[in-house]
Amino acid sequence: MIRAHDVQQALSLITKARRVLCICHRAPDGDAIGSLLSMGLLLEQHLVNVPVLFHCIDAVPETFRFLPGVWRVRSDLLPQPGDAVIFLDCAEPKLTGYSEKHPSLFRGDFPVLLIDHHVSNPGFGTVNIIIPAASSTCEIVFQLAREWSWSLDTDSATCLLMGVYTDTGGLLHSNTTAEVYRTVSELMRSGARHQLVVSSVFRTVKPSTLRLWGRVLEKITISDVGGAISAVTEGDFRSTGAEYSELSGAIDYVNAVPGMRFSLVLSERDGVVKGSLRTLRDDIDVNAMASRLRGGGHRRAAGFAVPGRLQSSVHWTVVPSDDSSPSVGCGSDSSPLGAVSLDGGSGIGG
Ligand SMILES: [Mn+2]
Repeated sequence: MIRAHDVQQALSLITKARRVLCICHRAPDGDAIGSLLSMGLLLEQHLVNVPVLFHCIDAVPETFRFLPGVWRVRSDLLPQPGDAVIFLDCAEPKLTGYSEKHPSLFRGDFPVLLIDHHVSNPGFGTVNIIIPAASSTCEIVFQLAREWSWSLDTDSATCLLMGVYTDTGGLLHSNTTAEVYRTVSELMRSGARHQLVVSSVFRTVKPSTLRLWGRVLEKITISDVGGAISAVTEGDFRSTGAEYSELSGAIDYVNAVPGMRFSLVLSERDGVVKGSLRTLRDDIDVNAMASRLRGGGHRRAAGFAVPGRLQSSVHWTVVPSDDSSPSVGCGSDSSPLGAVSLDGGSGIGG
């Protein structure tokens, strides 16, 4: 729920502006792009004669390039007197990527409307609408539009659906509340292109990504301490033609092995070993595990990076048969992570 006072203040802040600059965070995800575009498009439809500019310091990822209005997103920015600024999904000034080049945006020179759902947001705007209970910034933009009695068209509804969908992992994460379903229902009623969003985000994977995930899946081992563990080397990235970023998402499959205490995907990149940790259990704190390697994150999802490389180890053992006649058997520990212990506190690689 947005406070009535904020609803009014936010509206008067933007209606007084000569131009409105909408800005989302760097390395934009679906919620950043979705909230940026939907807010900008809604402003244009409902505030006639006020130019609206769309800004993100980084390029819009391929996945989101089908969204309406995406061609208008620019990285360069030139604030002018009379401008109002709307920050979307930006948990702190640094994450916009503009804090060094344009400090004036963050020190009160311009009226700023801040819309976000990150609990850590310090509220660096003039009007701060921060709702940690919201699944996504797009859900808040949707609520704000409703409070202002602004109707949604197919384009803005599609952009909003993108943010709600990606931030809830396709309505699967624990932030998928009844309110989320209600929002999605309204968005679809407004004409949101549901199948386009689903197919582009959840049903489109590059061949190189699939090959890389194949490496991850075939190398899953189950550790003595109940961890599903896999690893990819520099060689795996090279031979699959995948970029480092294409690894994200693979951990969800590793984490799906039943009965595990945690899952771990290690990857080797430019002399650094990165680790992603996940757990489905309440009694496991992967943040604590990651912090032993100077990483961190959340209880259920965390990561770390250690300078070094990955080494696989295979043990061959001669196992005498029952009648003691000499024969060669093999006990293979094909785990590439023989030296990894994340249970007893010894850390990775000892
Ligand atoms: Mn978000």
